[in-house]
Amino acid sequence: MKLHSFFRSSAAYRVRIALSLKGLAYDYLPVHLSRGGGEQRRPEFLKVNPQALVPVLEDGEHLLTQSLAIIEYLDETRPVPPLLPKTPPERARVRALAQAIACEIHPLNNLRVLNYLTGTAQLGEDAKNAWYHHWIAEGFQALEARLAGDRATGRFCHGDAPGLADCCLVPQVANARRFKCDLSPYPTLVAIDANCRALEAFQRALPERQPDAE
Ligand SMILES: N[C@@H](CCC(=O)N[C@@H](CS)C(=O)NCC(=O)O)C(=O)O
Repeated sequence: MKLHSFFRSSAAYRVRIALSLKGLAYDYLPVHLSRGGGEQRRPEFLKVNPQALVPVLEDGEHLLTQSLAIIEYLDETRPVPPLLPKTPPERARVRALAQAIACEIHPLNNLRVLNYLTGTAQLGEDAKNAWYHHWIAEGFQALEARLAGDRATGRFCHGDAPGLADCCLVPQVANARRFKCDLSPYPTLVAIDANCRALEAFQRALPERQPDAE
């Protein structure tokens, strides 16, 4: 397999964690998201993904985009260890947690959105950071409430084995730390993140451990 990735991309980080949890080897193909206007916008990459986004996973003849779809594909084709629980209600719970991050928080704080704010919309750095903090706070408050009061939550987002929701949580928490968000109102998220990062599988996927890390 080949993974088109950028060390700091949280969506690519999700897939790196999933690959690592499953012990799958892959070639790392770096795509620098800001150098020279962003390598993701070059014609050769647009042939790989017309959306100009990482991650992209190549598995033989299959070209896969969208981190959640990629992780579910990996889970279906290499089911051990599973990243989704067995029963439909549990699977729906884990997917909802993952999507609360990947579909609600992350798209608002993605690089191209932040660049639009400081470029076209002509906002300053302070306004951009306020935007970032606002959407993290709104999203994390809801996640904290959902996870803290639920018996299905364990050492990880769902029970005591890491899964799809944890693949999304850890990169989003890392991003929030990079933007200096106050995480003290979210003790459950912080504890799950720490439990994940204690595992070697999560450590192998860390941004600073990638070949393109700066
Ligand atoms: N929904 C997509 C999001 C992918 C995405 O937003 N990737 C970011 C990096 S985290 C990217 O490539 N950004 C390029 C840009 O903003 O120009 C997924 O889950 O794969």
